[in-house]
Amino acid sequence: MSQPSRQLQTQTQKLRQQLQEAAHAYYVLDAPIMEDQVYDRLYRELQAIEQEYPQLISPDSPTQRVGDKPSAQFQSVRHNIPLYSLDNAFTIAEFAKWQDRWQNLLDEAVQPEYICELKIDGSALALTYEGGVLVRGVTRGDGETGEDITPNVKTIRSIPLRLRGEVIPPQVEVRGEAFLPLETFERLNAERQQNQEPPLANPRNAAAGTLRQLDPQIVAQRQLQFFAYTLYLPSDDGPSQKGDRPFGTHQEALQRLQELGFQVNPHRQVAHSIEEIQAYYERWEQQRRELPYLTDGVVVKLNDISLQNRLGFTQKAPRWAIALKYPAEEVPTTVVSVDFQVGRTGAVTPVANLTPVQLAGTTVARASLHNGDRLGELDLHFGDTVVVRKAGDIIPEVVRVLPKLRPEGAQAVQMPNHCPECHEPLVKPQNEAVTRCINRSCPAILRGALKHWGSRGALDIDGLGEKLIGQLCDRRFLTSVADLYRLRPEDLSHLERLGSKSATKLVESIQRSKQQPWSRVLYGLGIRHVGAVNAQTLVERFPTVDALAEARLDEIAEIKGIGPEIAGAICEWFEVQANRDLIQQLQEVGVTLAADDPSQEGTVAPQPLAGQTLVLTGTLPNLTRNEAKTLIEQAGGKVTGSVSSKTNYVVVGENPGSKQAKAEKLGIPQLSEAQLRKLVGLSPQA
Ligand code: 1X8
Repeated sequence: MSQPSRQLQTQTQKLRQQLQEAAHAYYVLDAPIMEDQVYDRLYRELQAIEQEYPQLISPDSPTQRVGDKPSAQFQSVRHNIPLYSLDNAFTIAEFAKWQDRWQNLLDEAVQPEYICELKIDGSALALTYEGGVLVRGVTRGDGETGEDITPNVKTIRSIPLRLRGEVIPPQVEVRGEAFLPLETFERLNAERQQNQEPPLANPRNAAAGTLRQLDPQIVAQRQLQFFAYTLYLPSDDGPSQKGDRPFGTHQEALQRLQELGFQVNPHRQVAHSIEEIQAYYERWEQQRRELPYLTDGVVVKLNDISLQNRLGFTQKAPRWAIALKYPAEEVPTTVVSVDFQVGRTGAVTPVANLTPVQLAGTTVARASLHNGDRLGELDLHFGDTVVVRKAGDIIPEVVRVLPKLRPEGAQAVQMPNHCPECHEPLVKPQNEAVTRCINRSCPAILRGALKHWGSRGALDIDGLGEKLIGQLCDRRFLTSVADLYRLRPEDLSHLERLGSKSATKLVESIQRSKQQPWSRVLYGLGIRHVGAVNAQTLVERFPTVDALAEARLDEIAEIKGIGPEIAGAICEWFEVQANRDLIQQLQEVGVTLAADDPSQEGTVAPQPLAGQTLVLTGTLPNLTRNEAKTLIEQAGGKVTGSVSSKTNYVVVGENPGSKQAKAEKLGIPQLSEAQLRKLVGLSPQA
């Protein structure tokens, strides 16, 4: 048996302490200090350590306790049949293992008939009816013992106080999930904000917290709902008694629940193979985003009740059911360190380096902290546990800090006063969130400027990557974008991992870029607010660099779509001597600084997407999101963030989000990148 390190022993102890504190706060004080997700993660971490090093298990470990103590304020009630949670699978492969497991437990081969249901992200309840009347509602608690919250349960309108129908079994237990619809959750939080109360973290916690409110009046206001999913009739040895219709399958039980007056989730489906289960799982991964409540997976059960009874339960879960969960879209992790990145505009962005975690299907090790203001709001400290989320579809961000888990003596993360690259003082205007380096010869700004210059929407220089730019700047081959045009293949030959053939090719593509039109050069200069679309507009009015450099602010500002802010940025740019010098040098090396054919200026390029609205989803094979947006805008189209009936096309890349599902639902035509390129008059290949 291997020995745990000292560090692991300390970590184990700390995990235990954190879990105990959280459980006490939750169960005894009724004032949770930790999100369920975080608790689960820490619990599993501890379990994993103890499994590997059994010598670390102590009798007081939270893993050694069957259940934690319920609050003294509600009466404890023992469940007649334990209200277990389900075992989880996170992939179809894990599901297949579970299938093998239950099949191996039986002595004969059984063709599975499954029933798939949505897993509702709420709070489980057990309801007892006697003579058809609701007499008791109990929370899950630890699975063996829950809390009697009958007065609260009675406020849930989708729970019948009296069962419907002619034939009512004398004693019935119904189980299901109480939940807070998303709309109600949002309304509640808006109200709380108005009353300056702290917001509820998520609908699941809100539902659980609501059910344990001491005042049923408050519970009633929260408008919880309930989906029933289990029906127990009194007899232990058979489902039928005293005239009640028997049921042999779970599907029939759900039907019976509906007849008795319960709301049963309509999106259930019988399946006979792993392929069918996978299809259901994948379909709902997208479609669940359009549901008015949260789901965190699907539940798959054996449909045959006698088979369920034969398989029974393990120590903590039924053997005949499994939760097939979706990857979390918000997960906790810890901040290891923070980098401060300086972009081409000089803006300093704090970026957290994280202990890597799985998030929505990818491993995340870095997350944006946006800017100094955001950093201050978060009150981030080194070593903090934070919750990260995918922002938009791509870049992860830190959404909140969990200060209760902060290591003792942790230092606050602060924006630096000096540029991490050139060590000059940084500036932060009072009314702006962004901290900037304003040193025009800061190497980080130069690298950013070069990267932007070579990007697809600008001079489009193939092979001019970030690494290469870094090496060339370090060796002083590049001190401005104009230096690119003075590079010779032999200058590149002693760089790492660049053969003479690639060196020649790169120099060729740099030289070729001189032919790019003036509008792209203007965009490539990286003047604030001058994106690809504005550059195009400006070039139509100012066909040469000299015309633009000499233009007065009001002449620029009066152009439709430009305005004083952009005009101001342009004038400021040309006032700087270093920038005028750069233009001079670009002229010398032969970069295009005037429109080809002045007579063509003012004739607007054909606009195949004029008046059309497009939505982007997923990762495109060649174009970045910005490039696709620019392409669409140059063709007269508009890009919006969400699909509606007004959307004309949805451009779909790899791993599309819910937008594709929505497009399908609304019957909106979908385009691939190649189809988009064709539509705007480009060759379909990049
Ligand atoms: C929990 C849940 C179940 C179902 C839906 N949502 C849940 N959260 C279902 O069976 N449709 S079953 C369950 C449990 O047994 N712990």
